[in-house]
Amino acid sequence: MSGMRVLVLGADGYLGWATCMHLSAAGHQVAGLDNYFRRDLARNLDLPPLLDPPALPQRARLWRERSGREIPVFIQDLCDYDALVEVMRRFEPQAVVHYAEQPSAPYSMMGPAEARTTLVNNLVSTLNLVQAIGALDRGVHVVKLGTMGVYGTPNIDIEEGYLTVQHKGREHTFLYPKTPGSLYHLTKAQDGDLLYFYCRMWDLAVTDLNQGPVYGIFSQEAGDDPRLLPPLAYDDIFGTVLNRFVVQAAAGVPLTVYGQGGQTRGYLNLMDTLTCVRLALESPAEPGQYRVFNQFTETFTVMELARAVVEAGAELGLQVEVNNIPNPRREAEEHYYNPVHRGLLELGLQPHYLDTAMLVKMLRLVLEHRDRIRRDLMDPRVTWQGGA
Ligand code: USQ
Repeated sequence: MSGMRVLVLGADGYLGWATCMHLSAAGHQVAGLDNYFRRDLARNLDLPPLLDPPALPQRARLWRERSGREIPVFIQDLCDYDALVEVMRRFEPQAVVHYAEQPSAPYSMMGPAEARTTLVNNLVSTLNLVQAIGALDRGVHVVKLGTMGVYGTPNIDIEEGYLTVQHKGREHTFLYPKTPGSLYHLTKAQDGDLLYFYCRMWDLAVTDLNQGPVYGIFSQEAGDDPRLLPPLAYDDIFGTVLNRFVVQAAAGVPLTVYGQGGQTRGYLNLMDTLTCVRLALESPAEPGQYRVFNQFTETFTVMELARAVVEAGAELGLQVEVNNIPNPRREAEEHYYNPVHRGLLELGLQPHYLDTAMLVKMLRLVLEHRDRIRRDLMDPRVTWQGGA
């Protein structure tokens, strides 16, 4: 199916605008919605990203000049139900990509206000979306960005969304048990439960993409125009681990490996995120189906990522050091980890695996901005203890 009308919620974030451009380039009619919530959180905390893209209307203009394609943008709050309904009435999407959540685990653990912001924003935004679809058109396919972190690190294989359990001679298939490791991850478990509920009640069609940490900034659509690249956060709150390590390496700061560094997660390149979302849209879930894909391409320990960055740095003559610092989080540092990730490969995903060439390319770009890197944003300041 091509030429679908797709509304991307959270179009201003790390993945949002890249997704808008990717879907637009693939021939879909795309609109983006955002209220700069994530941008404002970082600004208020004085955590500027290294690459700081222009606002959405400017990026839409740049994209129009580059591609000849229009991406209308709506500056609206998804927590405002009436505003969302109005946007959906005007654009009449056939599918919605839902990225519009507070995405940071450390932010969600900072204190009572940040916990509340995370919980309210992530659950009310999802509920509003469900209710708007319920009111307007129950055939709209929802592709929601979930997280691999909802599963935690159980001592058995992680299946793709569901687990069949035998109990006293009978069998039933349940959603796979969730053991999230931060309040942020808990809200992603809860928004999944919300969507599953409405799939059963209202026959909504939902795909939940349980994604691992994403790395990278490059995409075919942005090409070499730096203004179309995503924001590159490297601070301790909004930066994800591999992006942080690349910036730390460029700044000559020892890589901040939390604890022993044996924490294993499923990672993927930003370009693969874009493909996964498009594949999910082009082969939609059925009415009543809550479909779950585990969205990552390979697993690494934190220490393996650090070694990969050391190696890439050496190619550029950088002597990158690795520092094992006390872990601010409560998480297993040595554990079994074997998640299934078949669904997206079956839909045609051809992964971009992590290699030195990509890390070197990213390091080169970051080195161009080295004078803007803030060294005070490297050490973790938020612990999981609370009650301070
Ligand atoms: N870590 C370090 N050093 C650092 C930063 C992180 O050792 O400087 C470790 C963390 O302790 C953790 C792992 O690296 O074990 C991943 O941390 P992260 O900050 O890259 O990722 P996380 O907090 O789990 O969250 C990120 C995104 C979130 C997404 C999630 C996917 O911020 O939006 O949902 O990755 S997942 O991790 O699979 O849940």
